[in-house]
Amino acid sequence: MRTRAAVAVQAGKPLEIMEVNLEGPRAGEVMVEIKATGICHTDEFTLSGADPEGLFPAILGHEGAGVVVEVGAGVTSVKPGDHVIPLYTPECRACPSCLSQKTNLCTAIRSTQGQGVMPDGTSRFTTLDGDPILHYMGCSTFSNYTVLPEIAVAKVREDAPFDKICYIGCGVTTGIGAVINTAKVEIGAKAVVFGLGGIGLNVLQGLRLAGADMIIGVDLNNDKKPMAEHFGMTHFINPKECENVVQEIVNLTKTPFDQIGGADYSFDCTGNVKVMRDALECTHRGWGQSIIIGVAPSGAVIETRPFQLVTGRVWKGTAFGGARGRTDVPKIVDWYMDGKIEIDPMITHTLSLDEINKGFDLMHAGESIRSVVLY
Ligand code: NAD
Ligand code: AHE
Ligand code: ZN
Repeated sequence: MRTRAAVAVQAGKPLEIMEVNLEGPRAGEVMVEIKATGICHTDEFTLSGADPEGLFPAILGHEGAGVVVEVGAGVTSVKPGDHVIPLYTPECRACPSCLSQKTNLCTAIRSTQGQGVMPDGTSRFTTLDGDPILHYMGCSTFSNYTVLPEIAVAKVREDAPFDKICYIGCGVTTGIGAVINTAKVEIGAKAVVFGLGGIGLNVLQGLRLAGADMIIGVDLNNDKKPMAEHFGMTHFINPKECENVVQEIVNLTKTPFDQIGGADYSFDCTGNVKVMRDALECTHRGWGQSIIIGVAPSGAVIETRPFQLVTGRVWKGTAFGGARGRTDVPKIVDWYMDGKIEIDPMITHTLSLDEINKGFDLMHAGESIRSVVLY
């Protein structure tokens, strides 16, 4: 069949909207009509050329929601008409990683996913001239129709609006999951969130859900403050307006009893390795945990004095918030539908597919939280 897609033809170039060919699902695969897709900073990261795994031409997008239209041989867990959220972190429930119960990082199809192809090593997308176009993160939600492995879709309830729940496909789950699954934040904790964008705001609402007492937000952009307060931030620091952000956080978290100071938990939602260092070093001696969520460019490395770790601080990372997609994503959709979490205010812009490059411009200008493309 033919479908409309925004194709990343080359790193650093705007996406090109075009008709492409899409082959139907093979065994173990499903075809999904994408109804809405968010634009995540990671799409921008790959399009910019900073992603060591970035391949072109490809159809980017990994934060979608839609309806199953066709299933390949052997597919049993979903059927045409089911509402689904594509999963860039699949859940096969059979690989050593899934069976370990120690990680959400299913390894069943990770290598082919990184090569931009389906598990059988081929792409379902071609140009109208017949040249292959690669998949991205196993999702390619910047195409109106896409094909995914069965293990890479989460079936969700049918009354949930696509234009909001698409965000659960990455940002919402990543932010809230980092707090609940990765850090396991407890009631009364003091936490710091670096970067108050599409991920950071969800960390904030995760912290509020977990019952954190002090929630410090750090961002270079003062315009991020009102929305961050709405999602639970209690204190704000702009690093450009203070001498030393680490010292500022240490001072803020001191009490008459505890003059050491430091956050119980910190979260990097910027992808900047210097910020990651600050995020570690502002945590409390003896037990502070710093969670890296941000994705850093090719070649970037983190550094700190080993003494920071010797004295009990812990550096951790999280992908997709530690969530097991097919199990956890339907529950997060329920949380949204039950009013336990909020999504609507974070979707600051809705666009047509033709306007998708505007979504990247808004992100660069710091004007959007999430832009969502509606098909
Ligand atoms: P975003 O662009 O919406 O937000 C980034 C925020 O960080 C902005 O508000 C910006 O002003 C702020 N910022 C930038 N540099 C800063 C600095 N030096 N100090 C303080 N604040 C700074 O991006 P997003 O969608 O929230 O994504 C954030 C990061 O998370 C990206 O690197 C993205 O690739 C990554 N990410 C990771 C996962 C994962 O599973 N680990 C999932 C989604 C996104
Ligand atoms: N390809 C990059 C890394 C990109 C990355 O870390 N992706 C996150 C999800 S970001 C979603 O917005 C992730 O899930 N990582 C785990 C994985 O297996 O990719 C690189 O540096 O090579
Ligand atoms: Zn993402």
